[in-house]
Amino acid sequence: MTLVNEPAITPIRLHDYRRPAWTVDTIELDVDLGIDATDITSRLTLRHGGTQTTPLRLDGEGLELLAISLDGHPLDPSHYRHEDNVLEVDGARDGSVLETRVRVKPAANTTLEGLYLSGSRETGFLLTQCEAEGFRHITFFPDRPDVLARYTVTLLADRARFPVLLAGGNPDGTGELAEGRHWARFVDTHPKPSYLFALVAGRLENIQRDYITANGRAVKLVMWSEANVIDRCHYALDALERSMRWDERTYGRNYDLDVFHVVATHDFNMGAMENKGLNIFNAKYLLADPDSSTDEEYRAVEAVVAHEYFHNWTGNRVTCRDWFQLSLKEGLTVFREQQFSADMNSPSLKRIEDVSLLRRTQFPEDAGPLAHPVRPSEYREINNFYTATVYEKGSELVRMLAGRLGQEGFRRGMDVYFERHDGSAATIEDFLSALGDANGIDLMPYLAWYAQAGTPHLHAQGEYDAARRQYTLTLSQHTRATPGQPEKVPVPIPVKLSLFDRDGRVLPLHINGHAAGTEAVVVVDMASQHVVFHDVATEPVPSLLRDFSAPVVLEYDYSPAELALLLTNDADGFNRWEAGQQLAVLAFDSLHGNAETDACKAWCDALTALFEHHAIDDALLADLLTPPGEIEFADRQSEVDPAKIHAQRQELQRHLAKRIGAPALLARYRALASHTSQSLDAESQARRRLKRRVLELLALLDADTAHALAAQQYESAVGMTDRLTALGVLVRDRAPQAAAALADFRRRYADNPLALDKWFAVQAQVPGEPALATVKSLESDPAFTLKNPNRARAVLGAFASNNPSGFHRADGEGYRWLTERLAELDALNPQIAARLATAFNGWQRLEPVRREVAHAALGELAQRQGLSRNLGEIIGNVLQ
Ligand code: 0A1
Ligand code: ZN
Repeated sequence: MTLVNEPAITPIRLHDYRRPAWTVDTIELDVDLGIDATDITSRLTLRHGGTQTTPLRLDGEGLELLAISLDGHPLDPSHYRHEDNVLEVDGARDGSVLETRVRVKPAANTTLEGLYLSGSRETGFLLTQCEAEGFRHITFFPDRPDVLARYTVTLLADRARFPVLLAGGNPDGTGELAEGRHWARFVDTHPKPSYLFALVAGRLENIQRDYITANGRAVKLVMWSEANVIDRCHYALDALERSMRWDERTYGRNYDLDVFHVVATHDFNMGAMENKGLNIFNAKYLLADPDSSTDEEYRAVEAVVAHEYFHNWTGNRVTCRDWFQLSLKEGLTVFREQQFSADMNSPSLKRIEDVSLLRRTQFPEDAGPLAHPVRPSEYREINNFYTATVYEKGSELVRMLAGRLGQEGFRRGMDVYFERHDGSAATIEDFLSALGDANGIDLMPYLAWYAQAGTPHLHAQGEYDAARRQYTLTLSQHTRATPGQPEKVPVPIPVKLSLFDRDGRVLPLHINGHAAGTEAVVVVDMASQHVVFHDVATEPVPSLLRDFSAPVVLEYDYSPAELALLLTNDADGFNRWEAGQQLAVLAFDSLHGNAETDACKAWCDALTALFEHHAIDDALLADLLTPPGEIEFADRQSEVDPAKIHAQRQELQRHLAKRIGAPALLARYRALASHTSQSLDAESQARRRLKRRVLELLALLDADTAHALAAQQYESAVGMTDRLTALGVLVRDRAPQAAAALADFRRRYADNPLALDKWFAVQAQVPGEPALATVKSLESDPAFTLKNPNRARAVLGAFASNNPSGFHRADGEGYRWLTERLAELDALNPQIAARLATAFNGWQRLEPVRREVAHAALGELAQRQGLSRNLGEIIGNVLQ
């Protein structure tokens, strides 16, 4: 059924993969740059693979063909056909050189894919974005990741307008031309797929540093940005150096060109891009300074810089055979970044952050109409598959494999993977074979994880036989049907576990007659199986799935007292937090009016004890004091009423605040606020995190005091973390001091788009029905625009995806507002429109009134003429 008013688009299927008939050995590009028109001359040396006589077919979209010749002879129009985004050429042989000249229009390109303009016509700069299929918007080419070519790129431009000319690879000369023009050439010695091509041209400043790799290569690290923000690139440059050292130490991987350029732009569809030798970053993930960046943002900069750098080996040197294998590079690179960030910061806090993200973004995706396997089997628009499933769940799969092999075994496996596949395009099977072969283990059973959508539910039940001192755990798994996959098979689920006695002491484990220390990993690979523990002195409390050893939903019928015991005694920070989250869920479910239930009391008592105890890290305490978010609570319900969930979660937190008590909260706030250091060290960050949580809890009890403190904190804040926290408390509560703080913030950051995004987002997230009016008023702010993805996300995304009680109005006005904006945005930037449309995921599980109005709004959008393939696919799938 075609629900979207679009011609049906045939999906691309993994099973249909064929090796390319034609590949390209070398490509020479001459790019004559202009804001309105850029001319690109390309010379391809062609290689004909195999014996088939398939005609030469190249991808090309939105290109004006100016000239074409084969082996030095201009081609007669009867020898080529240019239609439907394909150029078909007759007469090419193995070794032929095809030359084309095309024209593109950068300033008119609002999609931010291919070659486009960032900033204004007068002062902005030109740049490219080619992943996944942007190169075909620049020149004719077999635009698929399994065609690896050597690139020589010459940029030509007016020197005054484009003083800086950059492309991937090593510099290979510069020179002057007539009429104030100049040129610069770059040669990339490593064969690469077209999606890793990049160029940048304009007025940019840089900071740089010399770096010597572990294997002795001298490299220039250069960060580029527009002049007014270049001072904010230092933290990223430090993070880059840390990442490079870490990859040398941890994986023995060295950088492999003489220069490494990184460029910041405010106009970018995603976080950043790992183009070979020329990474391009959304400024949000590169610029950082204490006045405009929060602690979380500093950590995000470090993580994204590392992620893009790590791609140089996992993605660039070894790339993907086709886009179905996207997680081969993304899941693996996310995993490597998570390891790095854990090493640089606190491992348990990082794990908490990553698991929260997975539950907030990937679990709902896996549970709804957009569910797809980590390696999808078909797609219509590849840009819609840069998802939490491919990235975050993909990383969890690598984590399971790494856990299975152990640290040394995983390193051995990665060495074999690089050895076998360096300079080529690989598959998930190649990855599993390399890891397995290096360790003499068959890892192919893990392919089921890659092929099957949906989050497995792991049901656990324990039985204690006091007479035989035996404890039997029965573990069974079940994965619900997902669209197109009614039947599921069992997958190997590693369950890391410990047992505790009723006094909170960890017990020694004896499994199958063997002593197993105090922690063991049991792999559940059948629908159901038993594990028997011997010599167990008392009925134990199991601590299951420690460190979140598999991306599953654990179902174990813990009593509140058992969870409180784990929350208090588990030595592992992550599992302690996890027990607290589960206890908060029990407390949430049991709330009825003001009556304190057992679960609520257990949660509040255990947390109050930890709060008073002082022996726990401030950041971990802040996380323990935070119940699961509204989206996680919604994910567990079948008839979702977001307003009710919001109110109930507030109520739950009020119980906690009451139990701790206003005087204790106030005293702790004052103690934390007496430290004014703006340092980024772990302790100072932890204090700010706890201070925020304490202030938020206090606001639930004694709003006047909390608001006065917040206003004061806003006034005296020297860094963005404290300033934004204070603003958030005032705005969320609609406190009398909110208007003045908002006006001050607006004025203060008028020229700082990243800070201004926070001003938009904090207002778009004000809970409850009035949010829509706020959002509408934000639209009339002169700084609002749909053309800038960060700004669109700060308003549309913050409202629709991060403000459930605001967006899901029972009258459907939130839905209608969003669908109007999406239609408008789709005409400018289909990738962003499609991404923001995923806010509708889960509408089928809304309570009936909201479900009906959401359905109507979506149906109306689906019927519109001319929706992009991107938005059309998401809306079509969501409506299924
Ligand atoms: N490979 C990048 C993500 C990325 C994907 C697509 C883009 O443009 C549509 C841009 C960036 C990463 O994982 O960082
Ligand atoms: Zn990536």
